[in-house]
Order: sequence, then C-alpha cells, then structure tokens
Amino acid sequence: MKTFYTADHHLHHSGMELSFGKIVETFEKPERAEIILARVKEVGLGPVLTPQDYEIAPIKRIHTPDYVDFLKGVYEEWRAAGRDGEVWPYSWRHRSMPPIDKAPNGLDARLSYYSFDMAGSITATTWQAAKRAADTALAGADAVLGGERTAFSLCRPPGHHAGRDFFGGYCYLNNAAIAVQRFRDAGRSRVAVLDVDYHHGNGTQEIFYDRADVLVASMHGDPDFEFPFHLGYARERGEGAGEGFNLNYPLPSGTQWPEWSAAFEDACRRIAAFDAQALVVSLGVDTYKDDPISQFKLDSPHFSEIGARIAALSLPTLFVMEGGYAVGALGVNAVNVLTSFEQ
Ligand code: SP5
Ligand code: ZN
Repeated sequence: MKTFYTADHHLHHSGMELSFGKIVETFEKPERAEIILARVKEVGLGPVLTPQDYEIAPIKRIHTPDYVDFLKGVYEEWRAAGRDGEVWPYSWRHRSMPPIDKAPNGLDARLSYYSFDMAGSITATTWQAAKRAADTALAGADAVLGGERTAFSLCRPPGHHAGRDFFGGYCYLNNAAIAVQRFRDAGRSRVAVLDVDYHHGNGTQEIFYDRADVLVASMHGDPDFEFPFHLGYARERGEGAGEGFNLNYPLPSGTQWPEWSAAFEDACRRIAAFDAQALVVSLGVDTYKDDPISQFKLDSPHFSEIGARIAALSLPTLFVMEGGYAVGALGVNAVNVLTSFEQ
C-alpha cells in the first residue's frame, strides 16, 4: 500500500490546550505523524510518497471561499492588531443568542464565527500545514482513482471536525471530505465514509448532510457526554435528499470491543447495501484503551480486525488519518488496520 506523507505537517503545532482546567501540552502534536510513519516503514507497508501541490480548487469544492481567505489571512491580522503568539478564539454563540448567517467584522468576532472550540490555535504556518494535509488526502484519492485498491493518507493536522466554514477539534480543513469530493468529481457516483475515530465527525456530517451521493457512518462517544457534544446522535439521519444517508452510532463511556464491533458491523452492512464505488475511512485510533483523551477500550489486535472487516467490503478504499493520542501505541494501532486490510 502506498503511504502519502509530507514533513510539512511540522508547520502546524499549537503549543498548548486547556484540559480539565489546566493548560497542558497539546495532545495533537507533530510526534504523532512521525510515530505512524516510523511504523509504516518498520513493517514495510510500501512506498512513502510526497503529495504534489493541488493548489486551491479541490479545497474550495468543500470549503467556502470566505473561510479559506480567513484561514490564510488571520495570523497576519492578529499580528497587525499588535498581538503575538498564536491565534486563539475564546467565545462562541450561545443558544440564547440568535443564529448568525454572516461573518462579523471584528477580528475576535470573526474567530468566534469560524470556529467552535479552542482545541487548537492558528500559528504563522498552520494554513500551509493544513493545505498540505489536504494535498496528502488528494494524492491518496488519486492513487486509488489510478487503479490502486487502497492507499494511506497520513494527514496531519486531522480533518473530520472541520466543516464547510469552521475549524475545531484540532481540524482546519476536512481532508476526508476533500478526498470524497475528488472521487465524486472523477465520476465515482456514490462514495461512503466510514468514520472509526473515537469522536463524532461533526464536520463531515455537516458537509454531506443533505446529499444522497455520500453515505456517512460514524461510531463514537455519545455526544451526551463526549466532545464535540451536541451533534452525533442516532436521530440525525440526514435531511432533504440526504435523508437516510447519515448514520450515527453513539456509544457509552467504557465501550469495549463487543459493543463497538456490533455498531461497526452494522455500519459495514449499510455501506455494502449502499453500493458505493469508493470508500473513505476516517482512521482515528483514539478508541484505544490507553488513549489519554478518550473513554473506549479497544486493544491493539482489534485494530487488525477492523482492517480485515473493511477489506471484506471489497471497495476501492482510501484511509485518511484522523485522531489517536496514545503515542506509545499509535503507530502499531494505525498500521494494524492497514496491514490486516492487505492480507
Ligand atoms: C481529531 C480528533 O480526534 N479530535 C479530538 C479533539 C478533542 N478535543 C477535546 C480534548 C479534550 C481533552 N481533555 C480531556 C483530557 C483528559 N485527560
Ligand atoms: Zn478523535
């Protein structure tokens, strides 16, 4: 299997995050991608290739032009306002306030408008890293479109929390969604997304919610207790033409393999029935028992079972890296999915 990777991911590194009232080193750190890359090489998964520059058009198939301009320019605005350090939003529209449909003018107001949390900041080079992560997803999609059965896009920063025009949850551009649209634009008429990350892929859901050509299935910590909260309930099934094409499997804290795999199996059956022409897997391995920010209890061999089950779908499959923060086991867990897929 080809792996797509670029060291440009180092261009994004938020120094810190707020966790249980304490400022700590961010969990989404550059070391993550290096650990996975090292394991890819250790097991001899296949060639590691650098993605080309796809410029901006494929990103704008998913993200709005105003959001892209904002992401590109906000660090310079921050500096021009006399501020140093990283760009952080700090306040959001509460449900007691009216919905907003247009970006406000002020810098902090716009930061609020284009985000939903402060999991990660925007540094001087975050845009470049996010752009290269999108390139990494696109290169993987092109490999599959070119006839490969599968490919691995080792994206960092991750993407599934980013929506059409917002960032959050360590995500800035939705790499998986950009890849999905690449398949669609190349003529694959139905594409499925299987999101196995511990967290609900709220951005991916938002992007495809009204579309019948993209089936999105996600198993994750119940939003009643887990980030990103408020979205990811089973009752969210899509809207308009997209009704019935969004599947959520919220699961309780402490979920173990039997319950997780039952939800996963149901999602796999629904994907098989959808008759997809390509599959994009949002590959988060933060379901691992020792993940520092998650509450599920999967163990390393379970990731091999996940890969084997996905392979049994017999679909052209692109794996896009999302979360996973237990740095000791991150490489083994992510690559277990990939090696078992190929067996
Ligand atoms: C892509 C992805 O996995 N994003 C996850 C974003 C999670 N952000 C919230 C993190 C909350 C961490 N606080 C809990 C720490 C427990 N020690
Ligand atoms: Zn996650």
